[in-house]
Amino acid sequence: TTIKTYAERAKLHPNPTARRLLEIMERKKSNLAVSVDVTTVKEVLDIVRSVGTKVCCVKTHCDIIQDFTLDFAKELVRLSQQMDFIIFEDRKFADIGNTVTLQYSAGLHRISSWADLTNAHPLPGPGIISGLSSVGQPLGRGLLLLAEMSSKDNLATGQYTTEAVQMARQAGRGFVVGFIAMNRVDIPSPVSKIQKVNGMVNGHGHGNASVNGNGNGYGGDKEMEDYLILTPGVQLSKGGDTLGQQYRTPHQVIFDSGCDVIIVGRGIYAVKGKEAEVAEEYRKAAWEAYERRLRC
Ligand code: UP6
Repeated sequence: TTIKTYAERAKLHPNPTARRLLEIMERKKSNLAVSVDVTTVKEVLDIVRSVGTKVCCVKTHCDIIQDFTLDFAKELVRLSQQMDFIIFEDRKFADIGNTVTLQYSAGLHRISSWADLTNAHPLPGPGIISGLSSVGQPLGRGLLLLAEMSSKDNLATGQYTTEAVQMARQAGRGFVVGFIAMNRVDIPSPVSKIQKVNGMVNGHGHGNASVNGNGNGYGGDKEMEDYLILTPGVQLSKGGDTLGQQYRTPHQVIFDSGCDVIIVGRGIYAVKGKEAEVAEEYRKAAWEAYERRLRC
């Protein structure tokens, strides 16, 4: 199989945020996102100022910042333009369409006014996508669905993951630009392909043999689809924390699993005073893994 470069994918993508992200990745040779999980505006901005040139994306949790204001958000947007990265608010929306519409556009945070990208759990069903897209799509924003998680014994596996991907496909290409996942969930594994060919997927006739057709209740064109896979749970060596987080290396995530972007939090911001150096190490490791994958 030939893998498209980030630059080639940027040219074809219909969503402005996905396009910008892919262009930045190519321009900066960075498939590294930094997760700035710190609790003051000053700490967030300090980290962003020291690693902003190394990353394609800055991921926030705005609800952990004790002195959050919209002026802070404005400054982050300014830095995102100056240092060339996109802003991803890791909100993990998980409610009914009407509620998430309000959570996305209103409240103290007004996420849709400053975050290029956000994410949602598919748990509540497609109404969550319709609600968020009613706010975000006219602004050119993008949405990722959480198809898998990095934490130990999480429930987003198997059929849940498969249905998350189907939900994205059914929503079309305008707003849902990819997934939080540990694997290339948009490409069926060899095993599931065989099961589909034999019509063995839960015996309901969902298992259609068409790999580029529309046998999965999917009406679009799979040749055209292009999902971004952003993957948390990454450090330079394997391991975990005491609360169930599980880490893989940049090489495992990008080369072995074929994901597009690594998301690194404590691996970068917890190395006090050396954030820029360490970010460069992650950038290099993830970019080399991508280049090696292109050569396969
Ligand atoms: N995150 C995960 N795993 C998921 C989804 N999201 O770790 O399945 C987020 C966390 C955190 C970051 O909310 O912000 O990615 C990982 O941080 P770390 O590198 O410090 O573990």
